[in-house]
Amino acid sequence: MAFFRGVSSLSKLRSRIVQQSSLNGSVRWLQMQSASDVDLHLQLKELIPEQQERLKKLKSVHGKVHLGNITVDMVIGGMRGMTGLLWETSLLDPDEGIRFRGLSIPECQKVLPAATPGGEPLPEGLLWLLLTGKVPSKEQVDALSKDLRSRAKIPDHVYKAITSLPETAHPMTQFATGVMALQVQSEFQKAYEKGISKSRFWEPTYEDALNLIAQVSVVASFIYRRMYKNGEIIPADDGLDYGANFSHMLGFDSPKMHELMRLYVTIHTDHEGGNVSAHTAHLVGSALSDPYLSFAAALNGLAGPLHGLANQEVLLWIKSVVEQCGENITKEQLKDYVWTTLNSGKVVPGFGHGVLRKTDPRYTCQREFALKHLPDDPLFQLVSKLYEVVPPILTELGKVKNPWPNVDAHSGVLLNHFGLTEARYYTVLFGVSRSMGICSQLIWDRALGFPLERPKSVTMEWLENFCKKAAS
Ligand code: NMX
Ligand code: MLT
Repeated sequence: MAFFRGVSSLSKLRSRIVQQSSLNGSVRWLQMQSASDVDLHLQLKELIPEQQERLKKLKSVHGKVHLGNITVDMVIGGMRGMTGLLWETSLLDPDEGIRFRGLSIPECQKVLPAATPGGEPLPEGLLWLLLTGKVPSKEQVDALSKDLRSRAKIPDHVYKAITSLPETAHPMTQFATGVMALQVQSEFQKAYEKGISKSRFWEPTYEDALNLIAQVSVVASFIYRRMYKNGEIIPADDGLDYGANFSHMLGFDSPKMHELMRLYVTIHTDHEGGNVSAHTAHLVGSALSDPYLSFAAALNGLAGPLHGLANQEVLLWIKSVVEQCGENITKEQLKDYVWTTLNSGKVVPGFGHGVLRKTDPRYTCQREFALKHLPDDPLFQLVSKLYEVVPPILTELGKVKNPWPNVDAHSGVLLNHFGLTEARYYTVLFGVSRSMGICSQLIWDRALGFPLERPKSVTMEWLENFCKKAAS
């Protein structure tokens, strides 16, 4: 199985291959790591040469194989359906949804270590999986949690850069500013200035990546407390894992909110490479811009309403429904509200997708969380009604390729239930999580020596002439 192909012989010796029954009854083979291999850096050092060989072979043996035809529609239509990127950490199937290194979300929930038995996966476990392709042990996850905590110190100038902005500045603007301010400590930039060899690029990238992942949750919490809690900052709790600590620093300490944050951070990490934030980081990183520069660029893409900002838009839209029609809105009233939104030239936020063609499994697992922990929440019930009302209307429009809900249709009502009610802040949470996917791939980008990304562009005149010639 591709999931554990290419693992070094040393790692093989230390790992266990276990038989795991998957949800659909078939059998999967998972590589579980032995408890002793807690050094993530060392694991990567062992994995990288084999993956470099694998890529070299792919290029020399299959380099000229065609992957499909590019049509004029694709060039005009945002490159939809065009395969053009290599992205190792996850793969998106239009019907099935995301797989992180081969594992679906329900599978991750089953096999990744949790804080409590049967609880939600620890995001550090997913980070380990994204980086190595292997399911970590609890000991490895604990070691990674500890490593991240030791990297989470924020220089004062970062807070100064953020507070130089008005408190009313959008939280995503403050977040991107904070990440740019963190950049001054980039290990990659320092190493590059000293003339590090290309074969070692991945090492300072690894340091930057882990530092950045550790630091973004602290910076994000600072922004939240600054904007909504009179600047009363809550220090990190060194006894907590990444998700729980993030929730704690934001000011939410109920065990259920800790679980929600673990789930939230886990499922938003990665969504293959073509989405706006991941692709942006990959593109910027291809110029050998360090992970801070690349990730800040990604955040600016995530801040757009068709991408990550949709989670803000969904809760604001749901609240506007309640404001206008009350919590006990009927399906008929809801239909009218959806049509009013569409007729005023707006999109229904939280529905549709550039690749997915079925309900997003990230929506489904959040729905399951709600059914377990907040079945009677009125906004959750409204979200459930929307699931029935919106898809037939979008289908009726005739042009929407996917009428089903995406990840953003659900996250807001869960956060809102546990007291995190400030919708404008929601995209920052998405950004904290996305740092894990983006940074994992950036390490592999440098390890595999990916070149500068530079696709060819053409003009309308060029396309017209090309098509005329093709027709004659
Ligand atoms: N409401 C109204 N119209 C829609 C919707 C929607 N939810 N989804 C697609 N359409 C329209 C779209 O605007 C386009 O119209 P036109 O031809 O007039 O420009 C038409 O349907 C065809 O679009 P698609 O090919 O189905 O979708 P595309 O791949 O272009 O865009 C999204 C994908 C996600 C941008 C789009 O579905 C959308 O705007 N959804 C609402 C915003 C949203 O939830 N974004 C979050 C996505 C997930 N994330 O976190 O990034
Ligand atoms: C994402 O998580 O990045 C979104 O679902 C958008 C996408 O995949 O295009």
